[in-house]
Amino acid sequence: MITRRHFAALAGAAFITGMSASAQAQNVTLRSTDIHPTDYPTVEAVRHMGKLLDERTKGRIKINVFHSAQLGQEKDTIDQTRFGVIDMNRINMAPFNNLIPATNIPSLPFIFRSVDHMRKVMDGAVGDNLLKDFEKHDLIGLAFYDSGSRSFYNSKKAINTPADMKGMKIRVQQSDMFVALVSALGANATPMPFGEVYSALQTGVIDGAENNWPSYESTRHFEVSKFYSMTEHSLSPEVLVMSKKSFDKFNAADQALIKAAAKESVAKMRELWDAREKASEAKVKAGGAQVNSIEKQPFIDAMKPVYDKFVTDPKLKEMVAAIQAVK
Ligand code: GTR
Repeated sequence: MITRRHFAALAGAAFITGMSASAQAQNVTLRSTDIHPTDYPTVEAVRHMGKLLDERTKGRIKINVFHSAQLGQEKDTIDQTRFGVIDMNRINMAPFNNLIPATNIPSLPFIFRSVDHMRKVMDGAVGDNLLKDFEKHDLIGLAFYDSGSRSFYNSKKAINTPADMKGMKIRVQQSDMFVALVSALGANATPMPFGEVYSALQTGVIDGAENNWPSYESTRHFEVSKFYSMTEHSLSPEVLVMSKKSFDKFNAADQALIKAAAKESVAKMRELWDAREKASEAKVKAGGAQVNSIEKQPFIDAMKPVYDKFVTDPKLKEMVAAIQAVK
């Protein structure tokens, strides 16, 4: 949904893009979108990238991060980025799942053994190939950011086994893979934009959702959904993409600077992320969240139908094998 506030921000953005298109040497401010609040690690990391670019181009290229979903909810911003109305987008992999089949793979339940494993995979050949896949969709894949591990939370009771989830209404991201994941656990999946989850929890439209510590905390979902059960079922990474239309306006040297600054922002993101995860966990616990750990094996066993449905062609099978082979 495009509100009046979004429209005003977009109209301003299009004007700046028009100016930058005509004069390469002039100063350019790239507009980047993020649904998270101003102090969130993803927002800070893109700002850090902007600072590097600003320094390295002596102020010719800057980035302005429109945080807190000022430019819209994630799924709605994809097309705007493809068309060049938004220059850059920090977004989770899940909203791309239906558009780019390979993005399902790193979002798959229990595909990574640990955060270290995920970082190695996304930093290596699997990650590089996946970044290239965005180009067919008018986007330049710049970098992957961490998103920790996602766990289920709800307002009813602690989840210990898949049977505890039977019949629960669980919000998922707008991705068929996440719908299948939740359905395989016997719950009812309700795809919904992130910004609508708090009131849906509050009014009982849904019983729960799933996310990492920082999102559970920053959205204050813990106030209306206090049982957080550590299933850690998905490490679906974040991705930073740029509109190909915007990217193509730069010469090769500037394009290389943009790509390098994005890659360098990953280390900054990880540093901020690790600190924020701990701080958020402490904050939600102090705020009344009831946290329980679970035995993962029954959840892992329940995921076979998800793999059968989404790891279909040879390319995707190879990708899964390549991820598993990374030590
Ligand atoms: C967060 C992620 C967002 C978005 C959100 C959601 O962890 O950073 O990009 O995917 O979850 O659940 O919609």
